[in-house]
Amino acid sequence: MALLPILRFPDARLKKIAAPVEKIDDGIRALVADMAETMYEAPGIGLAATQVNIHKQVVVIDISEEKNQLLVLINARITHKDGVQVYEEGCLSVPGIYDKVERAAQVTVEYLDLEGQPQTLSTDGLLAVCIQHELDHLQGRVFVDHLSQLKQMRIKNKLAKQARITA
Ligand code: QAP
Ligand code: CO
Repeated sequence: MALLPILRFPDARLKKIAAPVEKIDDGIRALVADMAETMYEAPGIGLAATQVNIHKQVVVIDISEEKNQLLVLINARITHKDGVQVYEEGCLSVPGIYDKVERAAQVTVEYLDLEGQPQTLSTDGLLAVCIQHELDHLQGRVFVDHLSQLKQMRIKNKLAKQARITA
Protein backbone atom coordinates (compact mmCIF):
# COMPACT_ATOMS: atom_id res chain seq x y z
CA MET A 1 0.00 0.00 0.00
CA ALA A 2 1.11 3.52 -0.71
CA LEU A 3 -0.07 7.10 -0.46
CA LEU A 4 -0.49 8.60 -3.93
CA PRO A 5 0.23 12.25 -4.83
CA ILE A 6 -2.98 14.17 -5.64
CA LEU A 7 -3.11 16.51 -8.65
CA ARG A 8 -4.05 20.09 -7.77
CA PHE A 9 -6.50 22.23 -9.73
CA PRO A 10 -5.88 23.77 -12.34
CA ASP A 11 -3.51 20.96 -13.43
CA ALA A 12 -4.33 20.14 -17.08
CA ARG A 13 -4.20 16.40 -16.31
CA LEU A 14 -7.45 16.81 -14.31
CA LYS A 15 -9.15 17.41 -17.69
CA LYS A 16 -8.26 13.97 -19.11
CA ILE A 17 -11.07 11.51 -19.81
CA ALA A 18 -10.71 8.12 -18.09
CA ALA A 19 -10.88 4.86 -20.06
CA PRO A 20 -12.99 1.88 -18.93
CA VAL A 21 -11.23 -0.85 -16.94
CA GLU A 22 -10.95 -3.92 -19.19
CA LYS A 23 -9.90 -6.43 -16.57
CA ILE A 24 -9.95 -6.24 -12.77
CA ASP A 25 -6.46 -7.58 -12.13
CA ASP A 26 -3.85 -7.19 -9.38
CA GLY A 27 -2.91 -3.77 -10.81
CA ILE A 28 -6.47 -2.48 -10.39
CA ARG A 29 -6.75 -4.06 -6.91
CA ALA A 30 -3.49 -2.35 -5.87
CA LEU A 31 -4.73 0.97 -7.32
CA VAL A 32 -7.99 0.71 -5.34
CA ALA A 33 -6.08 -0.11 -2.11
CA ASP A 34 -3.73 2.86 -2.64
CA MET A 35 -6.61 5.21 -3.52
CA ALA A 36 -8.54 4.15 -0.40
CA GLU A 37 -5.46 4.68 1.78
CA THR A 38 -4.89 8.11 0.18
CA MET A 39 -8.54 9.12 0.68
CA TYR A 40 -8.65 7.98 4.34
CA GLU A 41 -5.35 9.65 5.14
CA ALA A 42 -6.37 13.04 3.65
CA PRO A 43 -9.08 12.67 5.11
CA GLY A 44 -11.67 12.74 2.35
CA ILE A 45 -14.96 11.06 1.43
CA GLY A 46 -14.26 10.41 -2.25
CA LEU A 47 -11.39 10.09 -4.72
CA ALA A 48 -11.34 9.44 -8.47
CA ALA A 49 -8.37 7.80 -10.23
CA THR A 50 -8.01 10.95 -12.38
CA GLN A 51 -6.95 12.84 -9.23
CA VAL A 52 -3.95 10.53 -8.78
CA ASN A 53 -3.11 10.81 -12.50
CA ILE A 54 -4.45 7.36 -13.42
CA HIS A 55 -6.92 7.76 -16.26
CA LYS A 56 -9.09 4.70 -15.65
CA GLN A 57 -12.73 4.55 -14.54
CA VAL A 58 -12.10 3.82 -10.86
CA VAL A 59 -13.65 5.70 -7.91
CA VAL A 60 -13.49 5.13 -4.14
CA ILE A 61 -16.06 6.66 -1.75
CA ASP A 62 -16.68 6.35 1.98
CA ILE A 63 -19.17 8.75 3.54
CA SER A 64 -19.55 6.70 6.75
CA GLU A 65 -18.73 8.24 10.13
CA GLU A 66 -16.62 5.19 11.11
CA LYS A 67 -14.78 5.11 7.74
CA ASN A 68 -15.58 1.42 7.37
CA GLN A 69 -17.94 1.41 4.36
CA LEU A 70 -15.69 1.63 1.33
CA LEU A 71 -17.59 1.82 -1.95
CA VAL A 72 -15.56 0.97 -5.06
CA LEU A 73 -17.10 1.97 -8.39
CA ILE A 74 -15.53 0.59 -11.57
CA ASN A 75 -16.84 1.57 -15.04
CA ALA A 76 -19.76 3.39 -13.40
CA ARG A 77 -22.62 4.92 -15.39
CA ILE A 78 -25.45 7.05 -14.04
CA THR A 79 -28.56 5.54 -15.61
CA HIS A 80 -31.18 7.71 -13.90
CA LYS A 81 -31.28 11.16 -12.29
CA ASP A 82 -34.14 12.86 -10.55
CA GLY A 83 -34.75 16.16 -8.77
CA VAL A 84 -32.31 18.87 -7.72
CA GLN A 85 -30.23 19.44 -4.59
CA VAL A 86 -27.60 21.99 -3.66
CA TYR A 87 -24.67 20.88 -1.52
CA GLU A 88 -21.53 22.65 -0.36
CA GLU A 89 -18.74 20.66 -2.04
CA GLY A 90 -15.01 20.50 -1.60
CA CYS A 91 -12.34 18.44 -3.36
CA LEU A 92 -8.95 17.01 -2.44
CA SER A 93 -7.67 18.53 -5.71
CA VAL A 94 -8.94 22.00 -4.70
CA PRO A 95 -7.80 22.25 -1.06
CA GLY A 96 -9.39 24.85 1.19
CA ILE A 97 -12.10 25.79 -1.33
CA TYR A 98 -15.78 24.98 -0.73
CA ASP A 99 -18.82 26.17 -2.67
CA LYS A 100 -22.41 25.24 -3.44
CA VAL A 101 -23.09 23.11 -6.51
CA GLU A 102 -26.48 22.12 -7.92
CA ARG A 103 -26.82 18.43 -8.82
CA ALA A 104 -29.45 15.72 -9.14
CA ALA A 105 -31.13 14.82 -5.83
CA GLN A 106 -31.35 11.10 -6.64
CA VAL A 107 -29.22 8.95 -8.91
CA THR A 108 -29.13 5.35 -10.02
CA VAL A 109 -25.65 4.12 -10.88
CA GLU A 110 -24.61 0.87 -12.55
CA TYR A 111 -21.04 -0.27 -11.96
CA LEU A 112 -18.72 -3.21 -11.38
CA ASP A 113 -17.57 -3.97 -7.86
CA LEU A 114 -14.03 -5.07 -7.03
CA GLU A 115 -15.03 -8.69 -7.78
CA GLY A 116 -16.20 -7.65 -11.26
CA GLN A 117 -19.86 -8.21 -10.36
CA PRO A 118 -22.36 -5.80 -11.94
CA GLN A 119 -24.17 -3.75 -9.29
CA THR A 120 -26.99 -1.20 -9.30
CA LEU A 121 -27.28 1.44 -6.58
CA SER A 122 -30.06 4.01 -6.17
CA THR A 123 -29.30 6.68 -3.63
CA ASP A 124 -29.79 10.31 -2.62
CA GLY A 125 -28.36 12.95 -0.29
CA LEU A 126 -24.61 13.21 0.24
CA LEU A 127 -23.84 9.86 -1.40
CA ALA A 128 -25.65 10.94 -4.57
CA VAL A 129 -23.65 14.21 -4.57
CA CYS A 130 -20.41 12.34 -4.02
CA ILE A 131 -21.07 9.86 -6.85
CA GLN A 132 -21.83 12.71 -9.29
CA HIS A 133 -18.74 14.67 -8.13
CA GLU A 134 -16.40 11.67 -8.56
CA LEU A 135 -17.85 10.56 -11.91
CA ASP A 136 -17.38 14.15 -13.11
CA HIS A 137 -13.63 13.74 -12.42
CA LEU A 138 -13.50 10.70 -14.74
CA GLN A 139 -14.92 12.94 -17.49
CA GLY A 140 -12.31 15.62 -16.85
CA ARG A 141 -14.60 17.89 -14.83
CA VAL A 142 -13.90 19.43 -11.40
CA PHE A 143 -16.66 20.92 -9.18
CA VAL A 144 -15.17 24.34 -9.81
CA ASP A 145 -16.27 23.99 -13.46
CA HIS A 146 -19.88 24.29 -12.20
CA LEU A 147 -19.16 27.76 -10.69
CA SER A 148 -19.19 31.18 -12.39
CA GLN A 149 -16.13 32.35 -14.36
CA LEU A 150 -15.53 35.04 -11.71
CA LYS A 151 -15.47 32.45 -8.90
CA GLN A 152 -13.18 30.20 -10.96
CA MET A 153 -10.74 33.08 -11.43
CA ARG A 154 -10.76 33.88 -7.70
CA ILE A 155 -10.13 30.21 -6.84
CA LYS A 156 -7.18 30.00 -9.27
CA ASN A 157 -5.68 33.16 -7.76
CA LYS A 158 -6.16 31.88 -4.20
CA LEU A 159 -4.57 28.49 -4.97
CA ALA A 160 -1.66 30.13 -6.81
CA LYS A 161 -1.05 32.35 -3.76
CA GLN A 162 -1.17 29.30 -1.43
CA ALA A 163 1.27 27.43 -3.68
CA ARG A 164 3.74 30.35 -3.45
CA ILE A 165 3.48 30.36 0.36
CA THR A 166 4.02 26.61 0.73
CA ALA A 167 6.77 26.46 -1.94
C1 QAP B 1 -16.06 15.14 -2.88
O1 QAP B 1 -14.30 15.64 -1.44
C2 QAP B 1 -17.26 15.73 -2.18
O2 QAP B 1 -10.46 21.28 0.77
C3 QAP B 1 -15.03 14.56 -1.98
O3 QAP B 1 -8.58 20.94 2.64
C4 QAP B 1 -17.12 16.74 -1.24
O4 QAP B 1 -13.30 14.36 0.09
C5 QAP B 1 -18.49 15.30 -2.49
C6 QAP B 1 -10.99 17.74 1.51
C7 QAP B 1 -18.25 17.27 -0.60
C8 QAP B 1 -19.60 15.81 -1.86
C9 QAP B 1 -19.48 16.79 -0.91
C10 QAP B 1 -11.13 18.99 0.92
C11 QAP B 1 -10.02 17.57 2.49
C12 QAP B 1 -11.81 16.60 1.08
C13 QAP B 1 -10.33 20.05 1.33
C14 QAP B 1 -13.43 15.46 -0.39
C15 QAP B 1 -9.36 19.86 2.30
C16 QAP B 1 -9.21 18.61 2.88
C17 QAP B 1 -12.68 16.64 0.05
CO1 CO C 1 -13.00 15.99 -6.25
